[in-house]
Amino acid sequence: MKKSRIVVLIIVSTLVMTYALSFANAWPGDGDCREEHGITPVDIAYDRSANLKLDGVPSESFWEKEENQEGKIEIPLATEPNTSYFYVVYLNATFIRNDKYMYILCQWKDNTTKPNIGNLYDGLYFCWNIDCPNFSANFETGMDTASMGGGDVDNWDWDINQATSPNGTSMEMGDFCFGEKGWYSRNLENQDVTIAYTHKKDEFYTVEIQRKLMTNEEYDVQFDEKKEYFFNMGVMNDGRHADHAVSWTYAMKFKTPSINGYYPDLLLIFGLITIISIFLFERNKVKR
Ligand SMILES: [Ca+2]
Ligand SMILES: [Ca+2]
Ligand SMILES: [Ca+2]
Repeated sequence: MKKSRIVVLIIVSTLVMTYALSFANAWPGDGDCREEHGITPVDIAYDRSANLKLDGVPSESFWEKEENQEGKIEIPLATEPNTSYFYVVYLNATFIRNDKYMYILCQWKDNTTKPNIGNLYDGLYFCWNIDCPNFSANFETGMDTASMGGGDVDNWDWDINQATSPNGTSMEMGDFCFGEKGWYSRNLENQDVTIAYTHKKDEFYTVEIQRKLMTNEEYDVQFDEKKEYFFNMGVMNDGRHADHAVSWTYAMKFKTPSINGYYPDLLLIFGLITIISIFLFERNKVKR
């Protein structure tokens, strides 16, 4: 083999191994994965005309609109390394909002969709930071925030076992919350998250999720500010405990909505510049 080819082979192998190892470190037990991966920024597209038909079928044109693709991301998730059930799954997510709702489209591969053996099942969850100082995907002591400096986390959780409706019909996605000491009672909050799913047998799942931007409940994250919202998520495959794949942490950026393609901040700046220009022009005219 030529020397140059050997060099290329070594470089490619090193890159592949580094990539694989970075997933292996994604699981709690290896320390806080924020140190390993950092926090990945993700945009949410604003489309005031987006109107979801919540049926698990992404046939709405807004999902594919070119200007909404900024809200599209591939999220890698991995289970605990060195286990018999180790696997990595890539979930394609698209985040879009209008003035009232956040919509999320998720698609991921699963070659054992909706198994009906025993209590095995598939599903997914989101964890949204409400007010943890050190929000992380590393749950050292279980589902509580003791290792994150306290604070609360809004949890949206759904599995096929809860799917009492047939494919293509919307249903509740569990709307929960946990804090420093663990889970709060679900009865304390309204159920504000809805979901619908479809699947192609033993190939993949597609889900559409809808939640109001603001619920005005202390057990929910409120999307009412221009800031970054931290979240991480998980995918369950044929079970629910350690054998689910987790993501690292993402920072969703909520920007000022654009008006007809222009941002209000920019409009304000242009408006001010125009007014000042006219004022100066008129003043110079008077002086002459
Ligand atoms: Ca739909
Ligand atoms: Ca499965
Ligand atoms: Ca909640």
